[in-house]
Amino acid sequence: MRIHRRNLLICSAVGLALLLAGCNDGQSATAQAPVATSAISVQDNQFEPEAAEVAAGETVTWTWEGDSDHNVVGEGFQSDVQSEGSFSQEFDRAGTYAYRCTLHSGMEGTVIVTGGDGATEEGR
Ligand SMILES: [Cu+2]
Repeated sequence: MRIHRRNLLICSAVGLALLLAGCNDGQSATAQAPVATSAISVQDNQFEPEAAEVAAGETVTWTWEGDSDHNVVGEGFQSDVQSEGSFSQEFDRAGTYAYRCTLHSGMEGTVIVTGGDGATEEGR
């Protein structure tokens, strides 16, 4: 009897969790959806959009629009510390590239490169 009752409790808990997860799913979809653009604005202490999506082979350009010094540092690419001007980086391979400004903690962004033609590197 005790076991039976415990199982019932677990089933209720799982059902509740699924219900909550389902609700969260619908709301978080709009929060940080990637924007299809190769132009990223470097503002004072944030990148806009925070997540940019481009096709493989495209060049992403960051343009400094704030007043403070910032940089763009990712794996395999790095800009100077600058307060104006721009920085460009070509992304040939599909993948998700996280980058950040090393001067300001929490100033982070992501470039999502989707597989276009020639995105696979099998032939090399
Ligand atoms: Cu910064």
